[in-house]
Amino acid sequence: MSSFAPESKGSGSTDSSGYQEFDKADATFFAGIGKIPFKPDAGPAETMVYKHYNPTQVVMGRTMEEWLRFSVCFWHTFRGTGADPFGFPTLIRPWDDGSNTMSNARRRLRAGFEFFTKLGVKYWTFHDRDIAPEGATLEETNRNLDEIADLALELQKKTGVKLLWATSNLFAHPRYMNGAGSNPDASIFAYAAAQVKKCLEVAKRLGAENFVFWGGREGYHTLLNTDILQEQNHLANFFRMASEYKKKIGFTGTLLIEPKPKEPSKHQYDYDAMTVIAFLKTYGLDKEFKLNIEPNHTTLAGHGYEHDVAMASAFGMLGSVDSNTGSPDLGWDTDQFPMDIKNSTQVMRVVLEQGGLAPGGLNFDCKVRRESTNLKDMFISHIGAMDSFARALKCAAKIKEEGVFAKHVEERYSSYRSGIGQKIDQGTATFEELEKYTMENGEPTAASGQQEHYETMMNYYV
Ligand code: XLS
Ligand code: NI
Ligand code: NI
Repeated sequence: MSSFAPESKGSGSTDSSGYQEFDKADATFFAGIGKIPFKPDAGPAETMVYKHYNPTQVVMGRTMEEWLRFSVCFWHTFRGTGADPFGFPTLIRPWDDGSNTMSNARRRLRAGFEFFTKLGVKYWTFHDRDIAPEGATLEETNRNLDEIADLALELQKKTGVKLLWATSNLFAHPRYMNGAGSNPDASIFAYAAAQVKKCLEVAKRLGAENFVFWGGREGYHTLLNTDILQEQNHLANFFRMASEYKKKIGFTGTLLIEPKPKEPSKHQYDYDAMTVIAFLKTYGLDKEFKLNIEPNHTTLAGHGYEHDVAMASAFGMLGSVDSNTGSPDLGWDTDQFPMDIKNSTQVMRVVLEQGGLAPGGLNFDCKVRRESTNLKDMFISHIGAMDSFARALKCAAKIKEEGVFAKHVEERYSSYRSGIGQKIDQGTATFEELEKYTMENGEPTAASGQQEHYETMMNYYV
């Protein structure tokens, strides 16, 4: 997410009667919208139907639903208001009075589960503070969270929608302005630890399949006031304690770190996939954590869209994907819905190659534009993105089944399959041997990388 504006609408304190109709357990939030159907022959302007996503359709031995594991995020879709640094909220939801009350929290959650069900996604994700209001004390906050978690559990059971992951919001409250696990003040570190402890317990109760850490404030704004080594040592200790506590309470979800180079901090320690992998290996935590990759963060780090997905997967560390996109012409995390088939095909190629994402999934950490003000836009955005990924899955499966790319790439590296190349590959060659080989064989012939050939092949499939 790029802007987090939890409470920016309405007068802010009490429930007003206009919202009461939504308080009933059987209230309908999206009247006039039914379950989104699969309609492959729909025309271009029919955007409230799936043209490609058919959950039960089998692709390479698994259903689309199993491969794609779509998830809706609660923060953008049910807490986003469209407010930005220059403008007031635009996304007015009829059930949301803008207050920080428990009744408003319950209405939002009920609306959420109706939305997930009508959309036909099997997973959702949240931050602790998205779903339940922060109280005056940690005890009160925890009580609020427990109460809302009870309702979440009830709604999960009723609808069959499951929790892909939970996370602690360690960035919005003013106490965290200088960081959480990397805060220069130990008492704030302790507060953050207490918050994550509680959230892990709630995640376990709700059967979360993963737990995410995204460190928007774990970084610095100036090196002049920052001891970067101490901060990263502390952050590593924070992660170690989280992993220990997870085991202690018997929570079996995968712990995931979500890299992002900057925003809101000038520099974030979890810069990109390789930085996080190196961090985890440096501190001996690489067996305890995997990565949740968000392509919009990858492009902010100056890499191509699919770069971190591919990097994390290559090292066996790809746990889940926050499936969004940025605007390459803008320099921030715009959290747009992924609509580009070529980009999503690149991601699905990696997912197929590693045999799936489970227990991770494709979580839509995306928000509708502040100008997309219809309730229907909430649906259309997700449907469009799900269809992009369904098409991408089909394209990626065809690429894999036909094996043309694989054959070309295999051929490109074939010199490593025998002789001196094999010794290099297996790590048994020496510099002396390689000098001798070169003296005997003379100047090698450089082969074409054929980039345009590969790009043209890609266009054939997409
Ligand atoms: C922010 C991140 C955030 C995480 C969850 O840019 O994407 O939304 O996914 O805290
Ligand atoms: Ni993000
Ligand atoms: Ni994210």
